[in-house]
Amino acid sequence: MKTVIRIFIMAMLTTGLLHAAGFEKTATFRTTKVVMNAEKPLVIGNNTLEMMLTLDAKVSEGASVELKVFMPAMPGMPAMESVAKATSLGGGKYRADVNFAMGGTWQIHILITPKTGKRIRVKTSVNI
Ligand SMILES: [Cu+2]
Repeated sequence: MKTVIRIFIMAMLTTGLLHAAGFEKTATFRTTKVVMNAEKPLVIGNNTLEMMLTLDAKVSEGASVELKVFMPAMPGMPAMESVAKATSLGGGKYRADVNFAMGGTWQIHILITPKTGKRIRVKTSVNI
């Protein structure tokens, strides 16, 4: 009986760890899909985002990926923008460090230049 309980607890912990991403969001445009995730919840300041990129349901390696985050001007505040170039981690994974200068809703444009084909823009947003 003890063993059964131990196995059950282990299974629970393992599932917990697999879903322990602090942040996850999927953004799509036509047949392009970007699954973004971060180990920690997003915060004001620097964040490391990982992106899994698929084009037409195929893993996209060797693309050039850029992340533009911006917030339009608000009363008493100018527009804010920061651009980060992502590094390829292989296997269709890319990583970028992004900076959110303040709390609020940030627009995100993921600019993808695949090895072949046209430049693609995938839009999404996050709340900080
Ligand atoms: Cu603002």
